[in-house]
Amino acid sequence: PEPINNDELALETAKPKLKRPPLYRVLLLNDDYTTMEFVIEVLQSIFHHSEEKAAQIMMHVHQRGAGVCGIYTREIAETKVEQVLQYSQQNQHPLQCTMEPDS
Ligand code: TYC
Repeated sequence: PEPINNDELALETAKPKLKRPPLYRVLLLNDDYTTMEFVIEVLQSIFHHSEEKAAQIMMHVHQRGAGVCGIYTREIAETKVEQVLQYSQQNQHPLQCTMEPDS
């Protein structure tokens, strides 16, 4: 049998790199103080939802305690979370936002 060195083995067994980055869900959390209007504004301005979709997501969060605003790669998700927290603080709302791996 032909001798085979480690480089040849690596080439034969290397998988083509199909780049599909891990995705993260950005979640909005309910609270008793943030106005529904402000949450809808956040969902429209930061997550680019229509007014109708924004109202639907807001009501889901209001009724269930949390809800998904969008699904993004890690750095985009981190930036969305920061933007929500900064904008909420600026406007004296306690609105909370977090991210989690998308399964
Ligand atoms: N519960 C808030 C109210 O009744 C509305 C609200 C919805 C707050 C969603 C936060 O993520 C939130 N004014």
